[in-house]
Amino acid sequence: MTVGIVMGSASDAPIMDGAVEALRELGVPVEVRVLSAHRTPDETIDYARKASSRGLKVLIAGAGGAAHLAGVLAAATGLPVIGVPIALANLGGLDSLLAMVQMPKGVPVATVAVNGARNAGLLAARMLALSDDELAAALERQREKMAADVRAADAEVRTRYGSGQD
Ligand code: RP5
Repeated sequence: MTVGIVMGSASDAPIMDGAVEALRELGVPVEVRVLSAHRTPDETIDYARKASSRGLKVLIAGAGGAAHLAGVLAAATGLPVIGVPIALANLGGLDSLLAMVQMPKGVPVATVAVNGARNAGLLAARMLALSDDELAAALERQREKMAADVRAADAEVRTRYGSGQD
């Protein structure tokens, strides 16, 4: 397994599926766990401490509310940690974002957008691609397809609104 995808509760899974899908599309092996910084602190720290020696290269952590999971993992491993703030019902995700993004200096967490799990997966893939040419090529093909999709949408909209061609 190369990327550890961790969430604070099974209720985070529908959002964190975005990271799983992004990495699986690119053929990157993942393992998925529920570990809570508050409810299972010992297991969370233990997971972070062993992650590198178990062969993991990047950790992705999603949590909502008092979202300390990514920060606690980053405190206990030297691996890159990407945080996904998850929106809960009451405060719309701003609470999760601020809890995750405001790390003290020396303990970095790369926080993506609220509910931005797909981008967390893609960012992890970009990190791994620095030493994996095949993965870098797969990411480039994906970027080219995304650009082609936008060009096709532009052509369709220009036709629909009579905006002509260049
Ligand atoms: C956080 O509390 C979890 O990451 C989740 O986003 C939130 C709610 O958890 P549950 O009460 O649904 O288990 O720790």
